[in-house]
Amino acid sequence: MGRTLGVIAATIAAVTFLTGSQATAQQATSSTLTMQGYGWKLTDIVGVYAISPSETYTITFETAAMKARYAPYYTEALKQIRDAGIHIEIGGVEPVDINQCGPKNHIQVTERYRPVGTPGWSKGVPCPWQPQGLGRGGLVIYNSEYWDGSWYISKANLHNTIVHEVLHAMGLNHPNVDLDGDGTVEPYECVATSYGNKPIMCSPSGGYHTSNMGKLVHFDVSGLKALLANARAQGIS
Ligand SMILES: [Ca+2]
Ligand SMILES: [Zn+2]
Repeated sequence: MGRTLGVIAATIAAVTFLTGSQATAQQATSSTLTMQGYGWKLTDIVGVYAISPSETYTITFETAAMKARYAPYYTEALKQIRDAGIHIEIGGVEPVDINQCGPKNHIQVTERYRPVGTPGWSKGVPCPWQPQGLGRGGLVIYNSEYWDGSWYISKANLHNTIVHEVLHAMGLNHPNVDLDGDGTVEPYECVATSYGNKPIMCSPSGGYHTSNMGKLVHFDVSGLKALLANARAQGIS
């Protein structure tokens, strides 16, 4: 879930900590870089389209209670992310300022009531406009409504959403496309596997609804590999 990154970008771009420029990101974009493919899309719209093949990304939490709540949902996804070639680990507790990028390569997790104003929606964003589009972590704000009984969310959608937002912070965007050719990219309009499984990054929700809930679908893994490829294409090893 989560609002489109374009809207989030507009929100984030208003804060002063952003020193990277859109111009820089555009200059870095060349024919050697790929921003989207079959069932995946990168967050080039906010200037993040690569991820370090060597540095470690750390998921941190604003409180110990949040770590206890969310970390278990990452287990299977983290195995897949590591298998794709990205170094990522679960970290500890640290202060989170939702208007600032956190420490380098931290994906900071916190929780608010309706963080984008829309009932049921959560938010995940990379720290935007990075040199060479190289992700340096980001922010995840889960909607506290999932836990207080005010918003029903199925077990599968909850699990998938928790992982989906982290992948946003790593540089994956919604891969929705106008499959039916009606001129509008619609909610849930995403490619699917032969079993009908859409990317976990599909908006407003995707992923498996079986015991594989919370796992990336192969489309999402391809997106992560594209982030790595875009780093290497720019000489980042
Ligand atoms: Ca359509
Ligand atoms: Zn989303």
